[in-house]
Amino acid sequence: MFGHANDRQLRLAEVDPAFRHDVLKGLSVHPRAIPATWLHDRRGSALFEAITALPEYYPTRTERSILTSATSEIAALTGPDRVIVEFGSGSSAKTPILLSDLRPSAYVPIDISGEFLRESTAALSDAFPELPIFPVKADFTGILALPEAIGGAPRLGFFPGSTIGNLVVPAAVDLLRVMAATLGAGSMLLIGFDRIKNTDILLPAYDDTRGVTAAFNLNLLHRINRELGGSVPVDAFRHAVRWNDAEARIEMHLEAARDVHFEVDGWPFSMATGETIHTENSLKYGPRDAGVLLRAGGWIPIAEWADQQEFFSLVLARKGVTPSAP
Ligand code: AVI
Repeated sequence: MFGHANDRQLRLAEVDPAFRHDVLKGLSVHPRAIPATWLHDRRGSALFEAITALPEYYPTRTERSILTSATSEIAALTGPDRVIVEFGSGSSAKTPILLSDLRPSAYVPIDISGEFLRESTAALSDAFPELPIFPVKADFTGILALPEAIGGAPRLGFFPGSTIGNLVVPAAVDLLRVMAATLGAGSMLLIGFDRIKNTDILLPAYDDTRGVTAAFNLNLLHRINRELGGSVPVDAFRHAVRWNDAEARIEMHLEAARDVHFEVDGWPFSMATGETIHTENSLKYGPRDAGVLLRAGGWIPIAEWADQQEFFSLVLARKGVTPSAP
């Protein structure tokens, strides 16, 4: 089974073993599902940036406008001289809005991509030459030791974009707890939540007319073919988006438009017409749901801002445990 040509063995040896594991396992189980994190290779990240500018994709512009109008209130509640720690900072696109009003003592962007960190650090140092920036290249889903240079100043975690929605509830609670442990005593968290809304708005946001989200989803199959020596017939799959009302989430799937047979890393797979690979969840939260989630994750909400249409909300919380029943 593994007796392939040498160059292929070499190429496979360079592949992230976690990617190989998740893909082979995800294609073998029913329903088939591959974790959304693998959508974000270089091309996937570029496509995601393009998604954030689409007319149908309201979350990015809505969160930005909430942030712009709420920064002085946020600054009053957090006080000056906190260290802003951004989880999954990416291009740090929303950070400058916060930095001007909050007057932090330092900024710590955390991202798994060294390239993103280099670019965003360079851009922010130009815009805020006085601000000490300490980039951390790491996976923030585990507890991290923050750079010693930031000292003991209280921290403000920043987790915009409703990225928390890409985790199912137990995983989201785990992540909130990890963030509380990473940030330490006296910390606060500013976090974005996408609200439950009409499917007339939700579905096009994940199935745009230009096909950018479709390309983002289908890119996973190209990645599998490239990195895992796959023979997936990409043109036999279509981007499929569903609203799962019971779970309050948008689901992205890759649906086989015809019966297909292919190999990945030498392992054979067959899918019948209409079968799907589930590639992403994007959970939406009702007005009170976000508070419940935060409390379960070791945070106490203290303020919330939403846009007029209540499409999106930003919540400020402080680290703490809600007292148990009297
Ligand atoms: C990264 N995340 C918050 C996006 C979302 O809306 O769930 C990912 C995305 N997937 C398709 N479009 C955007």
